[in-house]
Amino acid sequence: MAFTQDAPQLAHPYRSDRLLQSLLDRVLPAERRAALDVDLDALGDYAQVAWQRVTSCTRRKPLLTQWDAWGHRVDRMELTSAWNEGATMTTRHAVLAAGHGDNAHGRLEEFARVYLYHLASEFYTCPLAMTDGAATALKASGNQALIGRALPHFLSREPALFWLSGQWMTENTGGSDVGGTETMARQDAEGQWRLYGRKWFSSAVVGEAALALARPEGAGSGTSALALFYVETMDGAQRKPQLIIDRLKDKLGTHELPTAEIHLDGLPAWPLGELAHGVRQVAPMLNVTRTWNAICAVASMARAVALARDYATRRQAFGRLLIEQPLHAQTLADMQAEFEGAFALAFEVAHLLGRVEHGVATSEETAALRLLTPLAKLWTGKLAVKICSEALECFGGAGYIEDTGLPQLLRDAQVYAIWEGTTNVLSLDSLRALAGDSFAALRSTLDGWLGGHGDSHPVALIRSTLDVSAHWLEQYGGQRDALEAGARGLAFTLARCSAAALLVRQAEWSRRYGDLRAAAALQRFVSHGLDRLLTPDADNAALLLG
Ligand code: MFK
Repeated sequence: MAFTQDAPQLAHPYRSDRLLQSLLDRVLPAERRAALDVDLDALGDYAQVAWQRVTSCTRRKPLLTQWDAWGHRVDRMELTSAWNEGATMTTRHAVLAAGHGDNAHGRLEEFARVYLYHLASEFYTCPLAMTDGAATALKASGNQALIGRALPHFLSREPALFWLSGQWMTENTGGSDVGGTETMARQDAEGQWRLYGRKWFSSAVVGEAALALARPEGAGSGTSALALFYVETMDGAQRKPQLIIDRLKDKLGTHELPTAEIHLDGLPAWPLGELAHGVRQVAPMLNVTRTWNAICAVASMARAVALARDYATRRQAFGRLLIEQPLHAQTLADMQAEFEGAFALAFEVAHLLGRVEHGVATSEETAALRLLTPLAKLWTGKLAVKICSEALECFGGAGYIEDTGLPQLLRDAQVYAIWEGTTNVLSLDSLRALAGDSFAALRSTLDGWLGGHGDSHPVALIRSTLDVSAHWLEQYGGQRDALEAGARGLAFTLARCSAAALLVRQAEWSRRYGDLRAAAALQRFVSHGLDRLLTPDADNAALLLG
């Protein structure tokens, strides 16, 4: 009988996840912790079923049928099974509702659900993130009429009442520089605002609502003249005729997610607040969706590492299991350590978000969150690609074969670095945060995490790297071009310092229960170094000539 290789098996994503279990054990009061098990167990079950689906069915893409047989414009969308199950899964397990309750732990409990649901949902989490962001931005606007109208749907626990919201910002003029937005808002004779223009990436076109940036007629140019509007897309079961789907995008990954080009031809709209400063008004949404991005990037890493580790216990080469091969074991351990750092940072941001929203965070934690959000997003986005790529390599040629379900992990991971602001845009956003008092706040927040564990090598390295970063900022803070050129290096350094400090805290907690694995992750993480600072090169021009 010819040899056949065992496929990797996916252990239960909740019950087998040491990091998630110990985070929740450490942070949550006992009754809340126990109450969470039912939903997390069910989402873990769903994830296992979904993995079976990935490896045993032909993958499907959404299908847009624009015209019926008789020439009527229908714009009918057929979605994958996971997408058709999305509203039921979301509402049954309170994925969004959990984050908007009356407890400061709610965001952590929400993001634990997101982490488990994300890959199984086939990126239905993308419009969920935007719906969560829209709920947050609406609350921040204080617009009671819109809050009363939309939030009961966005946060509903009934599938039939549930609405998805989009975030319509990107236009042909740009996804990063939204100041060039061309969509126009005009009032009709009855005083109703209506939107006219084209949105170039709409990931929730199947949703019932959206927040959209538009320029009120007669307003000036640039970002500050943009206004933020709430729109609804449906008239009963029919899509409103003023919302036209031009086509679906053909993308590198996230194939199950129907990303559309649309145009708006007088779609009724309601301003959230003043008819200007729309980007400032949408910022609460951006910070929430960036948190989703970080948690989902970590979820992809968790899957990649789990499958690669399992496979190493099933695959023999050169007379030994892969896991017994020193170099392979080293590679897996390196992936695990980086993943543990990313996990710690993403979930700390999620937890801090809840603490800040419920007014129980210190002012320093609040300022630190403003900086940690872009840091977590940009660092986990890049790391997900690296770890998924490494994981595919752990399978050799099999990692390159579609029906193993593995290549999709890498294709999909590439989106985390692009969505919700590229690595460079987020690095510049971290400079925006640092222009306030975020650096001092970060230092003191990290001191809090380090607690009394002051004399180990990792702690000394974190402190000395923060000193070097402060010096770098002093040196280049007054030279805008140099500061921007080095922003990515600074952001990666601060992200790694923050993750290392969180690993110190986790290692100390786990040690009390006799578990030394978090301490091992910390040692390996800091052995990769924390400092990613660069000396900005004033003479880039020579290299750009090719
Ligand atoms: C499964 C995971 C799911 C994840 C979600 C998936 C959804 C994917 C769909 C998308 O990707 S939608 C596209 C997302 N697009 C972006 O994220 C835009 C990227 N560009 C930026 O982030 C730019 O930095 C930005 C457009 C926000 C600002 O550029 P500008 O034109 O230079 O604006 P400016 O003047 O610096 O900022 C305007 C105001 O917003 C300022 O406040 P003031 O009016 O009070 O001065 C800024 O301080 C404020 N602001 C900007 N970013 C902020 C912020 N405030 C708080 N937090 C922030 N992050």
